[in-house]
Amino acid sequence: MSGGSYSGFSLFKNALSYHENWQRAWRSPKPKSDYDVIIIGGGGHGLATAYYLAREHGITNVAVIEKGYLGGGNTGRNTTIIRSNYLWDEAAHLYELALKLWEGLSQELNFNVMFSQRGVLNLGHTLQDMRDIERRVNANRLNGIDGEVIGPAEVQKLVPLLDCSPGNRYPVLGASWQPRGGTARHDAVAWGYARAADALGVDLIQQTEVTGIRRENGRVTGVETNAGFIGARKVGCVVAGNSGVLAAMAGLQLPIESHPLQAMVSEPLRPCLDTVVMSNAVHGYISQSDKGDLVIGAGIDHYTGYGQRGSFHVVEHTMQAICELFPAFSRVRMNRQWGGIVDTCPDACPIISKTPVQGLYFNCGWGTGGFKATPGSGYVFADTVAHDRPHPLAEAFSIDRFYSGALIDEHGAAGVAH
Ligand code: FAD
Ligand code: PYC
Repeated sequence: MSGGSYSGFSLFKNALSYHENWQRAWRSPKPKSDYDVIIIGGGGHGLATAYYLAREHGITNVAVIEKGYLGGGNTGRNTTIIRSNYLWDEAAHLYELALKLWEGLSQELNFNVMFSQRGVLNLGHTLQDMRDIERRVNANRLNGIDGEVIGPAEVQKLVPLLDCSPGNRYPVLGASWQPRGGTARHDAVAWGYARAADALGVDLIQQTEVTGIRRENGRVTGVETNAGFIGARKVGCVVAGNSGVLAAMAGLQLPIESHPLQAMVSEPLRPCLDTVVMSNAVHGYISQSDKGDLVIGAGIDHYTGYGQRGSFHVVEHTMQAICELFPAFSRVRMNRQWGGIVDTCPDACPIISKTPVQGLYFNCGWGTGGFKATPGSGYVFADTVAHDRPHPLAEAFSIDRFYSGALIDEHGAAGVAH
């Protein structure tokens, strides 16, 4: 990957030199002794936060500290489904902000994130599914979000390989259809934000693990890392499945459980599926990547844990679901399977919040559905950190809701059961 522009000749020369002379897309700086803001976690959300801090708020004395490599967490492990068809106003507005940002992201970052608005279908298999779908689509339309309820004939037209026979165990009675939804290239999102943040002066520090959060008189003063202490006036934690661990370092407890979530891809096929199909009832979802692989996933593993792998019975269940929906795929060979650790909240909504420790902020709890939110999450979190008060769209997602009881139940829209 390169930040500069290359002629055909230099591309050829660099290929022969094993890319030795390629310009790096971002620096690899030594950490300074202190920063205005440290963001812990170099996934899409952390990198987007750092980028918007610099671009929207002029705060450039910022470091992103990542224990592995940029985008190596859930950002690089997810199935990249993007949509904004959430039920409640608070969530719908947040995910719709993200979708609007996705629509201009490649131009904004000058980096092709391969955002593809191929549309997302959520299938309904029972009368109750269809009632829930109608309720959600009506709510979406009242919020100015595109969506339609379509019947089985229209579903079949959009997805010829889907088995819509009326006699099926779970017959397809219809679907919600969000045409502006789709997919993006996950690594490109991390790389695009990383390159743009670096260009604005943000230090991206990889292979450095935060091991402690130092506080004095109720205020954060910096982070302990395996490379020593780094001071900071403000610290934002954006570590997905490790949020509970980081919170404990600051003496806090979050209402979060960490679970494995799996996905898998097949051998590449010729183009045969040009939308995203999700079904909560049979418990599977599928799309086809631009390389031709079928990208497939299902629900979380129900035990908690930090191992980035899943259990076999979930793989088996998922494949049963996909073969039931698409009998034609029953002979496709699978290539790879992997897991990520997702941080789930009791109401299937994120936490974007200040904390009782001054200068310490958390952005987490996106569970199985945070990739789609990446640009919006970074945008509102940067604003929250910069001004030390919640961005208007983040206000409802504060930790306070677990004390006040103002939960936002998005289990029905979460796409993947958890
Ligand atoms: P991450 O990308 O996980 O970044 C957090 C980073 O923090 C990691 O890189 C980690 O190494 C780092 N870190 C942790 N602890 C420390 C520490 N102590 N010090 C320094 N760094 C640390 N969402 C969708 O919207 N659509 C989907 O289709 C979808 N599919 C999914 C499929 C799977 C299999 C999985 C696992 C998730 C899926 N998700 C999906 C959810 C989505 O991936 C996440 O919500 C989102 O990527 C979270 O982004 P993030 O930047 O917060 O986390
Ligand atoms: O949130 O749409 C979603 C999703 C699909 C697969 C995993 N999460």
